[in-house]
Amino acid sequence: QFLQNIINHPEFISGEYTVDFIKTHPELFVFKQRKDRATKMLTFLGNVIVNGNPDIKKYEKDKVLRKPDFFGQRLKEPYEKGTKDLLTELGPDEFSKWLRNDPLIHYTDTTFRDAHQSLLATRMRTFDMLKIAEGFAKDHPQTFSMEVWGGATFDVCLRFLHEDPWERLALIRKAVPNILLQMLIRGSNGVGYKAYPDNLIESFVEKSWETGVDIFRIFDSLNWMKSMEPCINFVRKRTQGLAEVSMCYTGDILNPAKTKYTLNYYLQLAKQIEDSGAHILAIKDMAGLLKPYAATVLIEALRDTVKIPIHLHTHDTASIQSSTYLKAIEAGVDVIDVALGSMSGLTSQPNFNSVVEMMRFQERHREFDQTSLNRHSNYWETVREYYYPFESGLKAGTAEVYHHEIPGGQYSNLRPQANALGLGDKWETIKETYAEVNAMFGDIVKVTPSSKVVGDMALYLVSNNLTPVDVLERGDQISFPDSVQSFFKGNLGQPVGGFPKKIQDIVLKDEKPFTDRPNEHLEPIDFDKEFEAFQEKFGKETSFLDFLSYQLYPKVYEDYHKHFELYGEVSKIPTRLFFYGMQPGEEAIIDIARGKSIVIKFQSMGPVNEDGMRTVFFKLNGQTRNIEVRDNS
Ligand code: 3PY
Ligand code: ZN
Repeated sequence: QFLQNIINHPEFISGEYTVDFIKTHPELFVFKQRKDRATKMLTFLGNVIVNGNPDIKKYEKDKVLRKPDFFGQRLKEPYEKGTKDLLTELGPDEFSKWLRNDPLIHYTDTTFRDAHQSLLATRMRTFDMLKIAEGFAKDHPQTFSMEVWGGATFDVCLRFLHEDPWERLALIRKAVPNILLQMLIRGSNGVGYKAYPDNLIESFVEKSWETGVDIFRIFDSLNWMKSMEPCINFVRKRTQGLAEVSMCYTGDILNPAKTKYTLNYYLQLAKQIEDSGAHILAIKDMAGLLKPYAATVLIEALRDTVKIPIHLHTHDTASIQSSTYLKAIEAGVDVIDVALGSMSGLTSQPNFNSVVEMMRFQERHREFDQTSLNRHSNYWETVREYYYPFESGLKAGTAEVYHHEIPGGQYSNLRPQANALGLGDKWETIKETYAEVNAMFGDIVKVTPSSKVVGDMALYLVSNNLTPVDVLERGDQISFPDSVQSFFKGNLGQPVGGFPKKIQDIVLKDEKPFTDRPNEHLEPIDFDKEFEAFQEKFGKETSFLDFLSYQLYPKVYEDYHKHFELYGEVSKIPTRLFFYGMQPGEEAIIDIARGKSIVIKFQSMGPVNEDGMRTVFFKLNGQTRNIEVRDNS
């Protein structure tokens, strides 16, 4: 350690030191306590071997999981230039013009974010992304963007995967220097479920850009412009990235009986979005309700209404969304969101590989090497097997979505939530109640966090054997879920057409709602003071990015930090071991840092002693290493 301190010292490195160097630098004798990463990792693995990973609720002991198929990725070849290079060259305003005028269709690959959020409860680990990210960027530099961050990934990274989301972003950026990286941000709700102080969102946007985000897809869960405006301004002021501003699509513009979310409503909203300074307009069809012929009408009219490029996002829950893309492409949409084959379909995005083929030999086709896309899809097919406990169980597309309107990203979460409440056999009733709650709440835009409000209420009603009629008749005796009270108080902003007064009064009882931006009620953060207090609590080695994680999710960060202290960087552990532990006699090589690997062999597990502990016998780089683990069974 002493030698390390000397050779890393700036004076020593610069060569400008004298014979008194050691005498004049007492700090050379300060030795950092050596973090034994390997022991921490063994402690984690020992725990999973004895007690299982607490996140795995459906463990099938004899399930055979294939090894991921890495194929021969072209890692030695240089990166070809892509959209990231073009953005750097043109700047955001010119880039936006270029995109609007580019005749070929562009693709955003959502595999690293929305696809697994919508299929696998957001559990995809950084480990599996990094094994393929560089290969993807080298094989498909013509991809418009990769959606890799934001939405629910931030929370799930910290809460369930015990990973640092900022590190994920930085590592993906390093592996993908040529393609634009995209995130989903819930406007004033950041990557959370509630309103945050404006200056926290501002700092979050700035740091996201510095760490690697190029495109900020901003939305508001009630399509409330006022709530998105600050975030749009932060992107424009604090970054050189692109503000992609969304209108969330709900209802059906072709249905004359539906008079709330009409074509005219969307056109007016799009104009406001353009006027707010957006570089790109996103149509965020979070539940997959935009039907093919409606896409023709909507996109043609939008092209005439705004001058900025149009980016279409959908979910394939009904299984006809590639037809929507076909119509949208014919009508002049600029970019569409797709996911690699094996991570596509159902509640995820339409199939990247197949949509490319749909367009082959057509005027707007953009060339992709299909063999390569298929190889990447096959990689994800094998990796996906590790995540089987998180599959939603939906086996085929369903037209029911046009009725219940549950967003794709929520669908894969609501079902396990229902199971956890012992309501697994009431799934049909829950979906129906979801639709009824939406009607009772005034037919609102449903996307995180407003969709959570509807979902929470539906679960609450079903678990208490109540109906919406009961609520209207006996609501004064009901204590509503927190998220529902908060929604009617105005904490998520104002819904289109205002709140239905009767139900608002029932929920709020004597409380007064507010009608202005909820963020305006929040004290700005005193960054200097708060960061100092944060470091005092969590240690000087924590960073400002950790501090932002803490500000967004205090309790989740605190637990993450505790886990980190105990078990270290578990994100480096291969996925099968992370979720399912090891078998006796199994050996694994784990890269714990760049160019540094350890060899772990799990030998056996001892009996439980009278203190409830077991010894797990490992070999670490050939040396015996025993770990004591409490048996929780
Ligand atoms: C999110 O906010 O996480 C979403 O994906 C909404 O569709
Ligand atoms: Zn989505």
